[in-house]
Amino acid sequence: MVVVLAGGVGAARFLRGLTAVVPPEDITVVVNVGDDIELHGLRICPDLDSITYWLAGLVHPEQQWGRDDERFTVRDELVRLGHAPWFTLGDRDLALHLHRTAQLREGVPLSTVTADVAARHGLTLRLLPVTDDRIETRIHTADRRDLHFQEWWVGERAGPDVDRVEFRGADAARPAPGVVEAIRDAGTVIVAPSNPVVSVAPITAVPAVASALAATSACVVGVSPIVGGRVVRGMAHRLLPAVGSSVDAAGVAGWYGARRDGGLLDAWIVDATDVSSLEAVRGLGLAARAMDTLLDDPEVAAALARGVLELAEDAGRAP
Ligand code: FO1
Repeated sequence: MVVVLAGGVGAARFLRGLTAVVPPEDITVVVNVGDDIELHGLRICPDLDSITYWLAGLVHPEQQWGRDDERFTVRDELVRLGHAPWFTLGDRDLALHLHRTAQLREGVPLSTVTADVAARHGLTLRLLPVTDDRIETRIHTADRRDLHFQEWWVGERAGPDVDRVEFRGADAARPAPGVVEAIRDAGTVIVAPSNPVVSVAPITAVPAVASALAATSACVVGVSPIVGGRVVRGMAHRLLPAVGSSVDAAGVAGWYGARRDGGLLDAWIVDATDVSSLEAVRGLGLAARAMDTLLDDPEVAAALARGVLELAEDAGRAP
């Protein structure tokens, strides 16, 4: 069993490679829910939906979130009704939010709804929200506002400087059914090249998940989301300084920390352009390897997945 800790877009591209190398029925993806937001009374789960749409071949190819072949008739009518269209919800995407919200209102846990939606989209890997409870990532800005992550990222284009990031509800959040068991029984746990602060950290902020990750006999191997000192996508560079990490492959590895020191990782993959950081990463007590990690090409994604599993194998054998 391979378990992947995942956010949205970066993780989906990595998973496209992993499913070419590992049978999907042997993959469990534990997904961040801190991005989730309620709008128009609907529960929206961006990271779960990005991965579902990506793996179903339905994602909008440029945005890599939301649906391809989308229309915005509902959004246009909502504007007529006085709603600001700051968070774009297409007609097809809204169907999923209507369906999920109705199920949740009937008391169906998010993990159950997610499994059903994934199956209806033809996914065979297991997609699990990290928790069925609510976690909300809040951005506390330098100008003293407390914004929902989406308000900061989408509403204000990550403009305001960040003072601190809060995962509201994480302390009390219980792991969704199957999450702890999957981590405990895993051969390998992969930390996808997702945003370390707002995609991975909300997952490990769930206490029982952090304990399971610390205790698992699996090798925990991560892939750097920072290449050549820059983010591949998104806004991690705006958040890493706020949590005390430098914006580079070795800095993020140090921020995650080595499991032997109470951190998350046993091993770390950096991009080939960051081969010079290998010594620093190994100095953290991590097995390390430099590979091509730019995932636009499915072949590269598959080769990276193979490399991750090989490194896990080697690290697992290390004394
Ligand atoms: N990102 C944007 O930049 N603008 C949007 O209007 C937007 C809408 C949206 C709707 C549904 C959804 O699942 C994702 C959406 N996203 C949008 C992306 C979202 O902010 C990101 O996928 C994650 O939350 C951060 O990686």
